[in-house]
Amino acid sequence: MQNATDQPLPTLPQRDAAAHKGDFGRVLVIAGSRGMAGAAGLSGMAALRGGAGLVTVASPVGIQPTVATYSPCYTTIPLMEDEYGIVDLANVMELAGVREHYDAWAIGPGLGQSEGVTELVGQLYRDVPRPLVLDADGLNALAQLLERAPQLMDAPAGPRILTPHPGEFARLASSAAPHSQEDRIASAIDFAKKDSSGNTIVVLKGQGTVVADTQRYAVNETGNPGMATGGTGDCLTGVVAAFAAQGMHPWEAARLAVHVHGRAGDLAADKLGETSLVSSDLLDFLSLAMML
Ligand code: NPW
Ligand code: AMP
Ligand code: MG
Repeated sequence: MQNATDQPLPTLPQRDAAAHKGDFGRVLVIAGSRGMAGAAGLSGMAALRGGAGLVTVASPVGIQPTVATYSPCYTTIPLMEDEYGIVDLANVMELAGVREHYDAWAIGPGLGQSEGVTELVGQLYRDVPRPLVLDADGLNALAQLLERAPQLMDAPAGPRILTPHPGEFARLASSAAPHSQEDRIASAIDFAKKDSSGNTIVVLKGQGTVVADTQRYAVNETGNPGMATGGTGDCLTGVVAAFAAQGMHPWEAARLAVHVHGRAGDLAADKLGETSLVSSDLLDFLSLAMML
């Protein structure tokens, strides 16, 4: 097992002078629900700040107009709901029908927990041929699915990047949250090994976020406790997807995203202080963080 912490950070390719938006990847973010529309907006905006050429945010139809008004920079798609507010799977699978269209997918921030969401996550986990980032309720759904069928994680159709905070990790692994950094590293690696194809990357968040696959791990050195505020993880989801959509290897996308996200938090804390930092500040400082 290789400790890659001291290896040079990956970099995004330089933009060709004649480049166009199609060169920088299309991201689909499936996020948000009534009461958590903000999570969808944060993830979508973070994907744009991360440099994705085109970002589409798919949210339940009831909140789609709200999500759309957060930013004129991304497009939105309504996900149909049934009378119980459960997202209609057929509608999302229609999107999956154009799954080759998106270079990276992200699912989960603010999506809520329901049988419909769980089923959707299961289908996408198995079938999406591109990098798929799972966060928040995407991970809660995966935890449910793994209880029923642990083999789901083995050899998915494309790279999978899981970004749990320790509480979500405990649900996924059906164990107590690991506390020492040694335990966090070992737990993240063990979890990545559930995919024998080596296509799964685990990003165990918190102070010293661990990025691990089956071969290597790295411990992140940026970030601060000012980031312990609602919505910062939703931003990370968008940045990881953006880097993967731009063609970075999923391991590198995760590692660089965690670094610049933490750096954005550090820049925001320098300017605004840790106490007042809010997640949307990260969006403002991501640009600077990516230039350093
Ligand atoms: P505690 O409280 O310490 O006992 P949840 P969430 C634990 C959306 N959001 N170390 C914690 O344990 C998200 O995207 C929407 C150790 C508690 O049990 C999700 O969809 C926003 N334990 C949804 O809300 C902005 C830790 O995990 C549990 C830990 C719920 O996400 C906010 C709490 O986690 C939010 O992002 C740590 N570092 N961190 C919006 N504007 O729309 C957490 N825990 O139950 O997964 O709830 O993370 O708030
Ligand atoms: P979430 O709990 O999903 O909103 O994610 C919180 C984000 O903030 C993750 O990227 C964490 O790594 C980061 N974060 C939270 N608390 C700290 C901390 N004390 N030091 C560094 N990063 C933190
Ligand atoms: Mg979160």
